Amino acid sequence: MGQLKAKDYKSGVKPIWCPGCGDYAVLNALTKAFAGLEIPHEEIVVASGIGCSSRFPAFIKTYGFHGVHGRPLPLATGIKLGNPDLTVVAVGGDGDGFSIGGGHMPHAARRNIDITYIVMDNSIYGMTKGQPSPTSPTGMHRKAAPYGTQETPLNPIMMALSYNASFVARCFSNKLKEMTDIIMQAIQHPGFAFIQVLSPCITFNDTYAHYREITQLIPEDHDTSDLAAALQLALVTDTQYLGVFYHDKERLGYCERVRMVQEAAPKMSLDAIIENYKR
Ligand SMILES: Cc1ncc(C[n+]2csc(CCOP(=O)(O)OP(=O)(O)O)c2C)c(N)n1
Ligand code: SF4
Ligand SMILES: [Mg+2]
Repeated sequence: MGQLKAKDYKSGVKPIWCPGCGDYAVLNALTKAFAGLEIPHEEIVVASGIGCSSRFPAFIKTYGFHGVHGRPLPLATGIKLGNPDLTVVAVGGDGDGFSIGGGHMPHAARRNIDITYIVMDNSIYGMTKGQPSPTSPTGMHRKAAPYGTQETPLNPIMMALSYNASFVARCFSNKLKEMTDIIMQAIQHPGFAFIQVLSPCITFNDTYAHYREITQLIPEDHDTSDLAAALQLALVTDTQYLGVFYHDKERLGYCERVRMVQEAAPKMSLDAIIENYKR
């Protein structure tokens, strides 16, 4: 060990993403993070939904599960509970995670299941050729919204904080070093770690210049244990802050809780359980 490089975690299957898609950088950051943490290939599972971003497992040399639309979190949760020794990463897009799959994040967060969830947020449905997504800005004109979108975009960091996720961060695909560092922190966090990556879709929603202009690192004096301070930063939308908003280092991860239940369960007789039901 110690000799692994990011390229050792690439499968050799050439990504079919458009040249310039932000998702390439996420692939580079995640493989760098695996190499940096020296995690053996066979101890990693990457689970995804459906979308351009969700093609991820094919390009990575670990176990993988390319699932169905909106379901990376249930898959990842089951995999982690089946074998808590694995490093489990769920990946997907903004449509996948916040539209059809939007009901799963609150429960992954409140369980504090020990997985990392990376949403490649391009504020568009890339794979289906450019329909507005839940994070598209109000007034965005596309073929499927000829008069412009009329909805207010979701704020994924606010959502994750209000669901009480124990690790919440935002990255920009143009900032590889920072993204790699944050992914490493997320993987090492024993609980649910949510990362929103601003990952432009160069074909249907090229936001590179916009994000270069409005992104800024979270001020160094931000206290990541302060939920109210994290919410204040998340509320700012004309600047998109990058970095770790919130990190609760105290809360037990779900796998540890399940282990405690497994330890306690044999001590409770079947008769006692039945009596409990009768009450
Ligand atoms: C149940 C179901 N509904 C709809 C679709 C069609 N579909 C495929 S990908 C996608 C959205 C992809 O957008 P996003 O998750 O943001 O990923 P991106 O392609 O932008 O990375 C949709 C609606 C599907 N595959 N399955
Ligand atoms: S359509 Fe957009 S999201 Fe899909 S691969 Fe191309 S640039 Fe990436
Ligand atoms: Mg998308």
